[in-house]
Amino acid sequence: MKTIFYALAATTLLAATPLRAAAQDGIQLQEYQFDNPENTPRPVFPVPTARQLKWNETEFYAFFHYGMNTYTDAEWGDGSEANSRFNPTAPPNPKQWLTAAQAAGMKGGIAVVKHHDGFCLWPTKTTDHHVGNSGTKYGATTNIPRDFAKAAEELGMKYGFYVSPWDLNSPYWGKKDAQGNYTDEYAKKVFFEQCAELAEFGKDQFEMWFDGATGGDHKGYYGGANEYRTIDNASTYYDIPNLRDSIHNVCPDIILWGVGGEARWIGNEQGWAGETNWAMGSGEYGNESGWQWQPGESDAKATSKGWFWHSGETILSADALFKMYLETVGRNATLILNIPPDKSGSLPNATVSRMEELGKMLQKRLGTDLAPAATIEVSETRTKGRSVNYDASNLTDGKKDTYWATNDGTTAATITFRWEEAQTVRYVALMEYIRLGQRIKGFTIETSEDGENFTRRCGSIATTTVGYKRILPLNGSTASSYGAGFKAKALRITINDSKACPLLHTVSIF
Ligand code: FUL
Repeated sequence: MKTIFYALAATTLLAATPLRAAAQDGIQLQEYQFDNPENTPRPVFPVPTARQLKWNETEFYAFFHYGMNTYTDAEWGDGSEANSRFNPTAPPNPKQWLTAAQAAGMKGGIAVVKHHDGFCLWPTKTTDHHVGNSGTKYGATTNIPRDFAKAAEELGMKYGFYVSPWDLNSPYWGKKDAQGNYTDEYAKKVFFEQCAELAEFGKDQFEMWFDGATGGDHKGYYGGANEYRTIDNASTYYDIPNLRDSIHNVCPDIILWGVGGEARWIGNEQGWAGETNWAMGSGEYGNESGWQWQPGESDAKATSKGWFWHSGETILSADALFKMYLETVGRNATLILNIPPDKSGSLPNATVSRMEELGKMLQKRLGTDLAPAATIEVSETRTKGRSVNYDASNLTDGKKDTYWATNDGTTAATITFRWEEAQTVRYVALMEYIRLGQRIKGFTIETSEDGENFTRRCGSIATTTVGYKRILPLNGSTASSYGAGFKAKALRITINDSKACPLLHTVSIF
């Protein structure tokens, strides 16, 4: 049954007999538009699904590229690699991976459990090409999804798996029948079954990563065929709509990423999103008029070379990683940061200590919120409902379900924070109440040392969209944002353009 939101007045609807008949046939009307005791603002469509909202809250999580390529020194295998080449020098240790990610301030992680070469890091029934058949000391008993899910649960972190739809090992991938039509053997016998097996490792997974790569110019083993293969339409070939529903029946919170995705690729692998970034549309900037909620995820490497670990791999500086954080999480995208385990099946010490350093840096720079201690003045507050208010105090109550709003028709407003003693301020974080759509299109931030004369901050940064979260360096530089800061007895946010009345649930000042 579909819920359809009407822009019609109740009286029009009551007079329109055919529409009433339609309503009886199953069209549901959004009740609060006719009887709105809480004075809830109308949504600005599109809006996120409940699972997209939950997913967004994961914000910053790790990517662990580990598998056959770790041992063959490749980024993409070709599927011909013998199982015995998977030969860890110690038992792979997903708990160590996730512990390091947690120290960096990440809330979860995604483990690659099958890359394009098709080698599975769990003993699957779908192919012989898996860890259980490696015959190596620590390889044969490896089961990454099992150990990863268990470690995540022990650490209270979110978890998910990257399972490549492209499979250079499988004889079925891209196979055609005598008439030249693609067969459905791969989708049914292999890929669907692999996803079903992975779903069994935990029903509370938050994301399943389906990479879109099909590399037509990359020769594959394909069961001994040793040839180039390609597919024409990934969504049809993998039967994605069916697969998506089937997975959601088992794991209701999983966001499918990539083919058939419910979140979008941010458009680069360098760890940045556009300063203007809508949760609709595609690429770095999204599209204000996009009709589907497609929030951005930025996948980026924390090391110097590949997604997989290679000898000579070095880890980026904490400053570089912090900049990446500001340019992704701070620009309405999530950041999935890759830290590859080495041949021992653990993260190198240099990675572990860098993650601890990053966690401390995030804590120092964005850990002490000065906003709750301020008094807040706003130019307007939405008329309260029966039991819900839209007061400015909602901005600093630490709750994501309470928010400040203006009345319908007011799309410009000011919010001023004042402290008795001057504070040193460097960053402002804004969070829209996106449950009712992304709205804000333009704002400014100013500080005042004396509480009366204000100076505009953020340099030449485009202060346009907010979305799930926007973090602004007040000195205007993501590269060297932690300077002396600004002395401020007051800080003023002016919203000057919004698709409809602006709704903010949190403002933090650091
Ligand atoms: C790409 C893949 O082809 C790379 O190997 C890597 O897994 C990256 C995250 O996604 O599309």
